[in-house]
Amino acid sequence: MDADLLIADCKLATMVKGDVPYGAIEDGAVLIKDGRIAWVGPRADLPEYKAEKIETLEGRWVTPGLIDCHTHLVFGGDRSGEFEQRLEGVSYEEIARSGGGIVSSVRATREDSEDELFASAMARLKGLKDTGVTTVEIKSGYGLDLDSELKMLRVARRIGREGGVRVRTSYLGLHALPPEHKDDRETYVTKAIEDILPAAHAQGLVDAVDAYCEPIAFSVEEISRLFAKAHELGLPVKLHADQLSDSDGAALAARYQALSADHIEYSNEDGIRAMAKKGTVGVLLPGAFLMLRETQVPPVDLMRQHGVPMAVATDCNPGTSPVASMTSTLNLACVQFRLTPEEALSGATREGARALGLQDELGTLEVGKRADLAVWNITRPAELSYWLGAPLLHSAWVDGQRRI
Ligand code: DI6
Ligand code: FE
Repeated sequence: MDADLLIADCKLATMVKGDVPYGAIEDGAVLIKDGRIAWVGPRADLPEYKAEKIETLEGRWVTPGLIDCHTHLVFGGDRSGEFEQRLEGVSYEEIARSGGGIVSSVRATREDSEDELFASAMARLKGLKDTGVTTVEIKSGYGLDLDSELKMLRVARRIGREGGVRVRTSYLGLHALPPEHKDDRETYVTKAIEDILPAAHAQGLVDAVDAYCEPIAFSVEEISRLFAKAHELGLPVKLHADQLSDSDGAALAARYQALSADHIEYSNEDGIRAMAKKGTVGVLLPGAFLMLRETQVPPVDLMRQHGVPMAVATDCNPGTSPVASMTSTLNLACVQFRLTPEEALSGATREGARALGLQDELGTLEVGKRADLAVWNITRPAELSYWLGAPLLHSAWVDGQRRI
């Protein structure tokens, strides 16, 4: 077998579902050809090969590159002042209703140039990359007018070209009402659906469509119209669902075969059942849960019972989740939501890929998949969920190219 690269002397957490925890192979090897995994298995079974390069890892653990399937990485401004307000007892909803919150990030994002937005997002991206992330989803939603939404999405695409990670974009036009439409939501909702989304899609800037379903944001009816348009354009949908209240978001997401329903702290059992039926992934965002000091834990047991795949993501955003570490997020998912370390790591690999519709390309170490790998200085995979803030990464590879 001809290969560009042989990775050897390593332990593999393939994350292939089966009887072996983490799909682990204790003494493994990986052959990489044209950016994809050409062979993977126990070193003892390695076929005859010719490799351009050999990388020996001195017994280190290799996992699929981590996938952060829900972020708002691109934004302008700073909202640490709101953090201080919240510590004094003002609630997130109160801040939003009094003109702060998302709308304050909208003001700052509109003011920033594309270069400024790119530079600040790249600084945050470093935290994700240093914790093993090789694929990141980035949402719009702090522009909320045609030019500013397109600007955000172009910056996200540029991060995909220049940032050393794979990027998927989501159009999040129904995130908040922009200040100029404060008193006429209908005009804005129609514009987001009929003008901004089609324009962004026509420019190749959109991989999926997202919305924020919440009494302080948008209703099931408004979002249904958006999702119908997304389907008309051939785009999959995702949803910020049931984060602060049971808004029937899980059922709405399932009704439109959403790739994922995210947050889902308050989702009801019918919603979880509907998600299971449609294969909608539940994306857990423990950073937002922590920062808002939430007490309602997402229905993890129901998801296990009904077989809803669970992903884990940072939700990196300036309001509710200023989190730029994927491994710390795994820890929070275990400590706060009682995921097992294996479930948490699956959530950042196999199920994170599914939440982006990329399960055939990414998320496990299997023949044919992209050679996106993270190499770790750990003795057991559970360490990835155990440490808070420790530097565990040895190297990261995207399409078989070393990026860190
Ligand atoms: N994701 C979001 O989009 C909102 N909450 C969340 O978890 C609001 C983010 C913000 O306040 O900027
Ligand atoms: Fe979010």
